[in-house]
Amino acid sequence: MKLYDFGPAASAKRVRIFLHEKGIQVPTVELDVRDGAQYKEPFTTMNPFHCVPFLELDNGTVIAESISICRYLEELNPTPSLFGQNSEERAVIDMWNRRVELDGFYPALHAARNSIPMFKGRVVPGTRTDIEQSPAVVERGKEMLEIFFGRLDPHLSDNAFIAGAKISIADITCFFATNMATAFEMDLEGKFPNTYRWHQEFSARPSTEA
Ligand SMILES: N[C@@H](CCC(=O)N[C@@H](CS)C(=O)NCC(=O)O)C(=O)O
Repeated sequence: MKLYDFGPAASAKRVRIFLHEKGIQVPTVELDVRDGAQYKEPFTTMNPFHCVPFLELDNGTVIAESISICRYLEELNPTPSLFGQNSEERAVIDMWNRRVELDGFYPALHAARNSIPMFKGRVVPGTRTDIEQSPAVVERGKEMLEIFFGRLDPHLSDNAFIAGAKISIADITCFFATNMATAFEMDLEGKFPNTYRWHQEFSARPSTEA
């Protein structure tokens, strides 16, 4: 098994944090996606989504989606569990992970892709395109992020972690949504104090250095 990774890439770091929290090690190959390595062979054929991370199994199967990679590794290494240990836990964690990803992380990601100069010509991940960066997408992403934190914040007044009392994959996803909010200079501490508390605590975990 081989994990194709790139240090600065948020999606790849999601998997590295997961591995650290689980105490698992996987042989890793660094692929510089800023330099276009994902468009060269054999990588372009291995992963038509042209993104990191992706996991190559010993039989040649490629899993190219961060959460799918984590789910696969969790099945091989069930404890400590980050996806839940029974039907209810698994459903609640999946619900939060999807909500965080769809309502927080992806709106923020598109806002970043449409505002940061480095992403000119690359507004769609894994795609070389002449689609222009759009200030309207940036604005909408920030608005969606505010709506998302408005829903998350009261929940975090009663819950230590995103999906309840225990750390889960949803915390790892939310770490990146809150990091981007911080990069957009959103006032988390003033407007969403429970989310700010959660982010401070999660940021102190050694896994976030992975
Ligand atoms: N949904 C995918 C997203 C992967 C993704 O967007 N990866 C980015 C780095 S954060 C990438 O490799 N981008 C390469 C590019 O846009 O050229 C996942 O979670 O694995």
